[in-house]
Amino acid sequence: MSNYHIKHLEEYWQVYRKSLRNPESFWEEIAEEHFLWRKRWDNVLSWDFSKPEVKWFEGAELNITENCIDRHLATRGDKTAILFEPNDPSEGAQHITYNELHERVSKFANVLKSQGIKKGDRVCIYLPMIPELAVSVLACARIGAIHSVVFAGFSATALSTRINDCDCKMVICSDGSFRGNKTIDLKGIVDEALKSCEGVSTVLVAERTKSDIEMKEGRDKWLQPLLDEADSVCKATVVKAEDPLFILYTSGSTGKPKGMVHTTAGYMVYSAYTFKNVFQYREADVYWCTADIGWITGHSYIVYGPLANGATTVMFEGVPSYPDYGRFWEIVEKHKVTQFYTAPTAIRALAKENLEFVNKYDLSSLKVLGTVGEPINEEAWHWYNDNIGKKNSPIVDTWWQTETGGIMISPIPYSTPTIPTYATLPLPGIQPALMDENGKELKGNQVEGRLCIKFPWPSMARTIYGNHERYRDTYFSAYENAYFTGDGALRDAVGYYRITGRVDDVIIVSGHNLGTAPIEDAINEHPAVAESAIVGYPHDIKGNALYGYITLKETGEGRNHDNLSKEINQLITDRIGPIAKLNKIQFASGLPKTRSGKIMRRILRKIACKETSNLGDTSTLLNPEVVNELIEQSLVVS
Ligand code: 7RM
Repeated sequence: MSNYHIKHLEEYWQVYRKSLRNPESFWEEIAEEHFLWRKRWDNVLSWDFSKPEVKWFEGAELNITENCIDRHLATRGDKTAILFEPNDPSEGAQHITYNELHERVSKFANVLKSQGIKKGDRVCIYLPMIPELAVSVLACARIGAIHSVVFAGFSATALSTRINDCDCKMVICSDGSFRGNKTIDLKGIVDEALKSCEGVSTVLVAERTKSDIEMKEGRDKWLQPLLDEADSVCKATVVKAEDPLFILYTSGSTGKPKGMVHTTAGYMVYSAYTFKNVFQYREADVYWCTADIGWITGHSYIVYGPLANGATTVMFEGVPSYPDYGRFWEIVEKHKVTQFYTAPTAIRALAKENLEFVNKYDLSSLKVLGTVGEPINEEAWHWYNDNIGKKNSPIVDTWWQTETGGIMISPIPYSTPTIPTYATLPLPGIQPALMDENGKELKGNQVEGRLCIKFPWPSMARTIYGNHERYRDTYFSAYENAYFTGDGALRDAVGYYRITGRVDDVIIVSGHNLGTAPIEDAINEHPAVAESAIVGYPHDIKGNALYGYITLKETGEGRNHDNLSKEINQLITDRIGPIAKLNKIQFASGLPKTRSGKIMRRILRKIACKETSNLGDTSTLLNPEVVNELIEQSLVVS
């Protein structure tokens, strides 16, 4: 039996049970056999959720880049580590081998040092999906500097808030970025942001678009000349197991974004372990996660997890619709991608388009399909399974969070039988619990409640940067001795988990707890519907009633809305029951989405409740223009 690589269901159960019986020796064995340590730990785990304080592998010393790069050189030096696929396909892909990655990271790390960056300093990285992004992340880790990657679609205000919150000394950016047929003036956004960031003394600028930009004397420096001069050897800085590796911001429902702090050893062990098992990664595979490194998915499953396993990881600069909607599938065919990991929002967008965009390409290399970020609705799941996987590639519906650092609940492909919309079973080492409103654990199967985790796992965030109290209040105060995820979930008759959405999305209608995901599933079954989102609004009799925002496919446009409403409510009645029927339906031109593709129900709820004077923070929206349209349309909804 191998703890590190699970290959069938029985083995999963054995490993899972072992991880429950003795979590410490379970993780210790994995840490010992699969990683490179400069010094061994004294203590595998100490924890106290009331403080909260969690420490893994205390006393150990290491450098994560030696695990992600150096140790592979002897056996995989000429293997592609990063396969860069540019926005414009005619530019051609770049294969960066482990040897080359080693040299590029070393040089970049020497540049950081020469610019005064030391262990523990915070460095903000604001780059598009170009190789410099992965290289700069690893260069920080090489010298023990803490990276704070800010997704390069965020505005100047969002950027400056994040730079100031953790006192970054340096910003790494590019002149501009390419997205489809657009060129974005990234450096201009940085200049704007830095007007309110006193602490930043250096800006390193990578050349990408060759746009005409301003360079502020004394502050801004072109990266390439510095790299050209830098030494190609950089001894890795040894750090302690619990030294911070990075900060990554995640927006809360209120207040300023939370800088989640991840530490080194536990994060490394867990991201590598889960990558290996959830994607069943094997040596010759070509793995592709379409997320941006600006999100946790990119940190754990484009950079650290794959590289720690010596994998080939694809980095895609562009968008799914450029040059046309076949781009993803063209890339899968061209590079013979074996594992493909994306978000439900991307799947729904592609499912709206002509199937010709899919069927033109040979997708037979695919072995595992993944999804993350939101509950995947049943229709999208089937489209993905039928048309991309040809019913031959298991879909891993992976549930996790920025805070958890790695995948928590997910099928293990070829072991765990999958069911659409179910994230299925906890990974080894993960102890989920469902709680009722009074904080009591719901034992047994066929229960629905709030999802908590009862025992520490190696990659959990250790604090919110500069605000440990907020960390405790947000995650450890709702339930005693448990981490509260903020999500609702149900456990079915066989113990499989289905995530029903954020708890703040749960709507109580006439005393019935309704999760948004199953209702949206029923609506999306209607052939004319592209996407939907359900919120609650106050109702005299029911307490709350349901308000549905629905966008139509092109084929549905121009159809009679009264008839559609009746058909949709009939579908809901058939699938769930009349209790879940919508009281109001708004046929919307679009839904507000975060830049990571999640529907922002908070705004939809305010519109439905006619509380539009204060919509809260909309700075992280991808399509802010849709909000005013929705408000106007809502005035005629009855
Ligand atoms: C990885 C990531 C976290 C929130 C989480 C959930 C939702 C993520 C799934 C999901 C249903 C999934 N980190 N979520 N994955 N819901 N099924 N497979 O997305 O910090 O950006 O978001 O996303 O609500 O709490 S995140």
